[in-house]
Amino acid sequence: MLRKPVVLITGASGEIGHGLITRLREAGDTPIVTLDLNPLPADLNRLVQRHVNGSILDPQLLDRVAAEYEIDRVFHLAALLSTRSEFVPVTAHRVNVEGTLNLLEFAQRQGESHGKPVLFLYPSSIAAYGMPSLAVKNEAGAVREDDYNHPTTMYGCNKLYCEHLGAYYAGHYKQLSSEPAHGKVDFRCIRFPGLISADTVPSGGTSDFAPEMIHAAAQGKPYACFVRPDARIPFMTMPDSVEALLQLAATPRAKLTRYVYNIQAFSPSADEFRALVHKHFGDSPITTQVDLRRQGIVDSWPASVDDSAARADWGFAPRYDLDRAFADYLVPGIQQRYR
Ligand code: AKB
Repeated sequence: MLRKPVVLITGASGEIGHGLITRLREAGDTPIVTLDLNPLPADLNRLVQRHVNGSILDPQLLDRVAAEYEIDRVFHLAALLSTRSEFVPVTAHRVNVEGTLNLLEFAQRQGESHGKPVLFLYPSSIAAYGMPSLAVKNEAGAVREDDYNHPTTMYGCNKLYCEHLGAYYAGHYKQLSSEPAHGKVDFRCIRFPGLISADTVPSGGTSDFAPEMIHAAAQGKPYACFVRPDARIPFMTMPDSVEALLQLAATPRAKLTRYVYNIQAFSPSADEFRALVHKHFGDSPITTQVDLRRQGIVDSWPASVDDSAARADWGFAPRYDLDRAFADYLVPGIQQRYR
């Protein structure tokens, strides 16, 4: 066998990567190759065939991976999140856009070399939306994928553009060449809401206020919330986000009516989160110290999203609603983590 068939995960040391590696390992026997600037923690490292320490901006490194492995699935998780991207917008563009272009080209060449479409799973974000005002946000209710696509952050612009890039590679790549070149990349994208994990604490995002609040209270530490009590955006638990990626990946292409799908599980206000945190983790002080600029970003994101397309096309159905997320996942999981 010239090259070993594997699944590739970029940004594998990040929050989603943690859950995805474990689930992929449980779900099947295809070896996993991971790529990240950071090393994998030991417990995850032993679950993968190989961890490549390096950058998605290094074409030579991607060529070496392509030479050694035959890849039929790519989970492209590597990205700089919204808050961090606002401090380094050009680097964010390079990582989030040029990095993604490198991986789409990588998948295209893999598809051309082994002749099968490469499944390309891409996590986009509610940051691809831009609600024109808080009034419109409060009136709009659950927004559909094609509404309000006017992001106001570098990260949001990156994600929306890469959604279009993926659709281009899947359906129109090199459309003027004599031989059709498209169809080698089977691009599938989920617009994730804020994600909450019991095992990891996020870094560099603007939806981080909720997981930060929960993890601080679990340790009995005070937390100053950087958004108003009425701030509202959609969220889901990490296990449900990983399940959604695997479910979309396993769905026959013919069943999919679009490239990009909204999903969510619940969208409580920051104050409703605070009440649940106090109910489950005791009343360590949670104060409000609004960061007006980060609040502005949260106000530009929808209060909730319409995920009827994901439910219809690939059976998306989160296991954890808000109460179950706390009672059955976060409380037991986080108490385990800080025991
Ligand atoms: C962020 O806050 O940047 C991310 C996201 C919502 O995409 N968690």
